Amino acid sequence: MDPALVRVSKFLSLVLRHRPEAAGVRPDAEGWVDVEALIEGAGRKGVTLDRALLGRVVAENDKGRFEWDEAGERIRARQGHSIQVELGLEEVVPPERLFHGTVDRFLTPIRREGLIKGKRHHVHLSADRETAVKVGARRGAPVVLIVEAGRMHGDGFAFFRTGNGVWLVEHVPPAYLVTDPDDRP
Ligand code: HQG
Repeated sequence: MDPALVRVSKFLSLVLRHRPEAAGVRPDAEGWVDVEALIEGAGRKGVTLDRALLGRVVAENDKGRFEWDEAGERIRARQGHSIQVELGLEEVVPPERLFHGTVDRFLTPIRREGLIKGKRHHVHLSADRETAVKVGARRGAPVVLIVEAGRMHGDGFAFFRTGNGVWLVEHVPPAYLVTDPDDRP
């Protein structure tokens, strides 16, 4: 992606997920922000945005992080919020296995307490191993954990999937995690 678009994408992640005040806006209960208010508020903070630029960021973002509402008047982040939002996601039946990418230094606490959501609203999982490798690699040599999602679902855990294919769950207790030395990429 064009470096100018990456900059805007980072700013949008900050505003739409974590600190709306950085653009002087207030997301509604579902995380939507009015586009005109965003453009105006960002401008007041010295960040120049327009609809065309926002359109490109939404369309070209490498992970489909953002979305428009149906009328094209509001924008929101699809997941990853630390501010309180209700994304209105529907519960879905997960595949037998999902993947989580992390790094060695987190394995001891993860084995003890499972995968925890930290500041985010959910633990993030992927349907494919390659994505988990990339997610883990943000922090160092990636380690991929297999989550026995089918078994969790059978035991009553709720799974959600965002519009761009990220799997979300509240917590993964250690009993559902499989670490296999062969899983290291
Ligand atoms: C680890 C990015 C210690 C967990 C990515 C991870 C993804 C524990 C870190 C999305 C733990 C949290 C999410 C425990 C989990 N003890 N560490 N019990 N349980 N952890 O960034 O999954 O660019 O909040 O393994 O690409 O890394 O934001 O979650 O290493 O899709 O769109 O604690 O964020 O997407 O880190 O990444 P994060 P994540 P965006």
